[in-house]
Amino acid sequence: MSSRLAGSRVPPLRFLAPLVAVVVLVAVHLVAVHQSDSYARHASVQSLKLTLGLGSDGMIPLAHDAAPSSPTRHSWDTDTDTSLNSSSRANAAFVILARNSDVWEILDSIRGIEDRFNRRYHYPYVFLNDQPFSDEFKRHTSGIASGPCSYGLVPKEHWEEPDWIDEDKAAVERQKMADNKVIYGDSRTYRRMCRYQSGWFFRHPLLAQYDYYWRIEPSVKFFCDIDYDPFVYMRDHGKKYGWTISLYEYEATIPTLWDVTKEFTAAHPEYLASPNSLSWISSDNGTTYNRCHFWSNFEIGALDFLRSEAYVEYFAHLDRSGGFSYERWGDAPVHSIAAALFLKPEEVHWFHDIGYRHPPFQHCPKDSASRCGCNPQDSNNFGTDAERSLQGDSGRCGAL
Ligand SMILES: Nc1nc2c(ncn2[C@@H]2O[C@H](COP(=O)(O)OP(=O)(O)OP(=O)(O)O)[C@@H](O)[C@H]2O)c(=O)[nH]1
Ligand SMILES: [Mg+2]
Repeated sequence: MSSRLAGSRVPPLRFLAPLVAVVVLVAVHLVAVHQSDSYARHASVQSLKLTLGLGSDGMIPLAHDAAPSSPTRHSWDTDTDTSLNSSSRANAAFVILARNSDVWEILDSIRGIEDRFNRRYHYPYVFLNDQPFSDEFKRHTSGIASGPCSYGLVPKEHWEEPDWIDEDKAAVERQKMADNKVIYGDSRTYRRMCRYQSGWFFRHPLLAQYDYYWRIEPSVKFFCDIDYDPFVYMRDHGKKYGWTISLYEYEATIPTLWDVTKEFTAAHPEYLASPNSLSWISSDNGTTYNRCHFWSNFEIGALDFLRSEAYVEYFAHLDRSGGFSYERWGDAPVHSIAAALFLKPEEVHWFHDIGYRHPPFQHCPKDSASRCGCNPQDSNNFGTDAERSLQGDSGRCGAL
């Protein structure tokens, strides 16, 4: 009897304990959502979709694309800037074209950009490759990135030479460049890479959802803390193309690039911005190209610039001429000429405060406010001259 009576008092307690636990969990979740932007982001429906392998639109990603991984949480994520919310972030991603064999050098670059910037922002990464990414590549890169990672396969028709290219002629031209000791002169894959970076990467479906990209390459260094958001800077200031190092291109790689460009601008004067930065890329009012270019292994760009009719038509015209195969046109002069001609000077931004190295050249900011680990004298730019040159009063470029 007494045991039956005791038993009748037990059920309320048995149900009360889990109820209290659920209430406490919900309360903790609500407090965390309010206190931490990072927590809110990762507890969101969007994050849940990513974790389930769905695209941001809730669709299953394309067959050749790996599902974005959910970001790995690390102890250093406690550094998340809690003042950030989704409207203060740009719709942007890092873009990394890489081979599986680049994995260790890419890790070095990601480590750097995370430490200097992204550990507080958690922007996503889009990795692209003409071969399927290995599990090793995906495991290591997603393990170190603080934002979601997507892995895309480059379609063959975007990577390989178009059908109007004469392969025998291309092989002969590569051999000539090899004989002349032109850097990467003998390489067909290097040419494919340059053509892809010039005309195709921004058309990959994994980039379709973004407005801005920041290109990262293997073995690059970021010397300084980046304590603001360059993507947001681009967006809020109407910038379309951002760079940090300017150099002269090797003449042997682009013998006809300027002539083919002039054909295009003569046929389409309507695409020229007014004003533009012609004086930055030509010291004789457009007769010749002075070979100045933004070193495109670093670039922060607005995708709507590359997707614009002017740029897409310009690339198509260049591509038709065959110069990516018969010569060795780099994406750096192609992007730079387009930025100089189709954008207004004020839409092009020199990120002089971003200390950066891609061997063998670097840029080290002159002011010390950004706490840079580099020698300000050891820079391959002409400092303020480079900036002034963008305003059109000098044709000077970086040093080679
Ligand atoms: N998937 C893929 N990526 C490539 C290939 N060739 C180059 N890349 C990538 O394209 C970018 C540019 O290639 P790099 O070899 O760094 O070219 P570079 O910067 O001109 O020259 P160095 O860095 O001096 O070798 C890097 O991110 C490479 O990982 C390729 O054949 N396949
Ligand atoms: Mg490189």
